[in-house]
Amino acid sequence: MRRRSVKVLLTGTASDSHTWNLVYLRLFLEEQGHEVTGLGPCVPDELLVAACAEPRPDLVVISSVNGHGYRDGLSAVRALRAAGVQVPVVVGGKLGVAGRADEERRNMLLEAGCSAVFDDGDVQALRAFTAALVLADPADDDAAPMAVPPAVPGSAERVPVVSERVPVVPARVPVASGAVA
Ligand code: B12
Repeated sequence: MRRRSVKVLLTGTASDSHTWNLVYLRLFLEEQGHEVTGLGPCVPDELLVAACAEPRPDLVVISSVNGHGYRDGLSAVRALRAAGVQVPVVVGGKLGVAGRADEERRNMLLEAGCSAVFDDGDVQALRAFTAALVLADPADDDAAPMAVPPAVPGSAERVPVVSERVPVVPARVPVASGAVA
């Protein structure tokens, strides 16, 4: 049977004490019908990894706004992938202190196994990402074949880079019309 929602594990980063970003994202995702488990702010990598054990989430959303997001996000994604967590992981928010997207650091996140990197203000891209995960549910017999493999460290094929407010295709989802491949 087709899944209608995504089980999202929502977390702040290890150094980030901001909370309203997390409140906002929870409401935003729940409004779309997704099931959100929130770990709160200042989450160490070990806690995040432990929280990905059963019940396994469908998606990990990492939010950071304190300016250390690239560094903390990289550490978190590396820890998750090193622990064998295979589910899509996205990072977003005010990731650096230098304004919008830092391509080099964004690419480091993607190389580390991050499925997508979102800028401050990219919540609609996150909406598209989670919606595509629902469409790609492998439990759904009618689901279209997967066009993009899961993002894993060192993988030659990577999920498309999310850029300026553009809807994206997450890992393991069919390329839908209008999506950026
Ligand atoms: C309130 C606030 C605080 C409060 C937080 C209270 C709380 N309970 O959260 C206090 C006073 C504690 C605080 C502390 C600090 N703060 Co402060 N804070 C703010 C402030 C004014 C508002 C943040 C807020 O609540 N916004 C409302 C929420 C709903 O929106 P948001 O956080 O912007 O999140 C949105 C987007 O970023 C995006 N988003 C976020 N995560 C994700 C994830 C994904 C996947 C996606 C798609 C989108 C996304 O979606 C959200 C909704 O649009 C901002 C400035 C500002 N105007 O934004 C600074 C700001 C975030 N703080 C900042 C800083 C530097 C700090 C401190 C480091 C200051 C210090 N030296 O101590 C500390 C943090 C310490 C730490 N360990 O983290 C900087 C961050 C710099 C940067 N990133 O470039 C900011 C931007 C101020 C500034 N202009 O310099 N802060």
